[in-house]
Amino acid sequence: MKLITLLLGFCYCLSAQDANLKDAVKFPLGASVNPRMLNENEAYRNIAKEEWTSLTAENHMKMMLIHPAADRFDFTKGDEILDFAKASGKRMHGHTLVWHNQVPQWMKDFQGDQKAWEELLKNHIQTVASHYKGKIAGWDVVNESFLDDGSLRPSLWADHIPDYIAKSFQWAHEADPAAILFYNDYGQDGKPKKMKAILDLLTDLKRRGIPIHGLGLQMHINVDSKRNELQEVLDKSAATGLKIHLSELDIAVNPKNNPDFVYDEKVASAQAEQFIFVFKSYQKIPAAQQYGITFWNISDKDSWLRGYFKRPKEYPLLFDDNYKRKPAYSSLINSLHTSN
Ligand code: 9MR
Repeated sequence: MKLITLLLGFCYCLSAQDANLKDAVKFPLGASVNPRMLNENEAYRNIAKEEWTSLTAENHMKMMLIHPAADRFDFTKGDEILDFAKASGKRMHGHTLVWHNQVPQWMKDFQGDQKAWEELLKNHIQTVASHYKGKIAGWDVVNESFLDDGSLRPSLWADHIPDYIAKSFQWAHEADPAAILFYNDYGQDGKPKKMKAILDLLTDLKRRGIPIHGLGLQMHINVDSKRNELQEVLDKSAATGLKIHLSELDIAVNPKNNPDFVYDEKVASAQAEQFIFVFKSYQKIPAAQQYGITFWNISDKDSWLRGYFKRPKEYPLLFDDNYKRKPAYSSLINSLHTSN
């Protein structure tokens, strides 16, 4: 009997080497992508095509790139990603209509009264959402509105448009009534005031009948992120009844940017355990609320963490610098099978 179990286990492990993570989960699984990489890099493109069932544009649907001048929208690159997604049968998630960051210079220079600011933002949201109407499953309507202390983040939008979050959701809904509309933010674990501010916002929007359907938890976490804190965030998020998207998952292994950092087996396996924890916890959310898990970038080599923080020794994803599956990939599949 023991021998049979061992043999079955062995065969299973062999087949797990070829198995796809997307087939081991019942929810959409995705990554954020960059159109230049999709064009230029075959290994990147293959992963984008084969491994995921959902895609998000890393940058090309943000204000700065999609609305470069007051009277000009540029959908070229966003459309390229959408076409790639559609051609390979994937869901497309929209990111992001309203953000304090990656705002074009002309918006920063804009002068006007409240009404003029509202017209600007409404026109932005509705032109973009209408362009992608029926082609995009959901939108991160508003991104990162709160500071860690739970206060509203000062921004062009907060400074000029009272109640800009609710208005943005309404405008997005008018333009694409079928789109699933998300509020998206990062770093709620261990930041109870930020988490509370987000939950209060959701309660308030729902109470007022504002169309909001989902909460995006970015999940830029690290290998030492405390599981009880992550679990609390997931529990409280699920309790809202909204769809939950782990929208930008990566697990940093060298968060302090140690120049002598070595990505050894021990760290890699701790990281794999953290991935397993995140996936298993997500599976416990009611199926109807599982909008999906999206990784932020494709391979370690393309991770924003390397460029943005000038942190060359960072390895936060499931694919290595050579676009090969890391051991965490099959550990994750095995753990998900054993939990079924
Ligand atoms: O990955 C994006 C990176 O290429 C940009 O330089 C950066 C600009 O701030 O934005 C990154 O994506 C962010 C996402 O849009 C919102 N959440 C945080 C992500 C990482 O910064």
